[in-house]
Amino acid sequence: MRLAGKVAVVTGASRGIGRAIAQRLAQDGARVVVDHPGEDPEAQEVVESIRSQGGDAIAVSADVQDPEAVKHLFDETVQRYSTVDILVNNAGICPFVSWFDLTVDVWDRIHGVNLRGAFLCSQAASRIMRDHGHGGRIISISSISALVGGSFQTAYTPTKAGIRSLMQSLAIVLGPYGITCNSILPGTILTDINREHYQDPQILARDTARVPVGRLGRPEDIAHVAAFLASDEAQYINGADILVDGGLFVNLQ
Ligand code: NAD
Ligand code: RM4
Repeated sequence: MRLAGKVAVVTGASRGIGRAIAQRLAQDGARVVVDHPGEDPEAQEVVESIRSQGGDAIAVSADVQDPEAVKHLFDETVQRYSTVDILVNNAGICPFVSWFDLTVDVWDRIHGVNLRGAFLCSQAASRIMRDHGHGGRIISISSISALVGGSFQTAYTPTKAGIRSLMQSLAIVLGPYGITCNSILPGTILTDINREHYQDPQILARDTARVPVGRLGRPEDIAHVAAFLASDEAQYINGADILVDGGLFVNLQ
């Protein structure tokens, strides 16, 4: 229960990595706000799963690209739980598109959710943390894609590099307020974001074979690290990246 009494907002928490993080932070005692875009019955399922284990959670619908929606997300959080101690910028999209087919609309949509969303949520959360004077944690789900290219991810990889860079700058700005800002860089985790891509057994076998530990990642692999970064034990980690990829990056050649 190392997060007992803490309030955490996890964006895009109805599925995949965000869901695992929300559940893990709740297991460690945090009260969790499960953000999701639009109508999403899966968000309520996450809330119910947390409550059934004795935890406390609510779901709030907010598209992270929309400043008004982000205001609503944090207003609801403060109204229900009085403050926010932990923000996890997890919401993200990655349509796999070839470079010559990439449109301005798709580029803007990916940048809107992934990077503008992280900006809006980080600013809103840090204002509350600063005003309440209790410090905090901002943890952003960047990617191994911040470090390497991807031929069908030409709009996506710059957003992941941008999120990592945003955390580095915010580490400087917010450190004096006791707010640490760090990135987690997952390797390849099998979730809805890449399920279609991995329907091809040859691509799945090729990418699995590249990972020295012999498997793709699971959402829980990322959730464990997020819970650690949210804890008091990580108070001196600021402006850092943690690569969680089974050794994939060091094996790329
Ligand atoms: P996912 O598709 O299962 O989850 C993405 C979540 O983001 C969903 O819950 C979705 O509803 C939410 N979302 C999408 N648009 C949103 C919006 N406008 N506002 C709020 N929420 C929104 O995929 P995932 O793999 O769990 O991805 C989570 C994060 O992890 C993403 O930022 C992704 O870039 C990152 N990541 C994933 C992998 C991987 O291999 N799966 C690797 C590195 C990084
Ligand atoms: C990640 C990384 C993964 C891919 C996801 C969609 O950042 O590139 O390999 O599965 O994006």
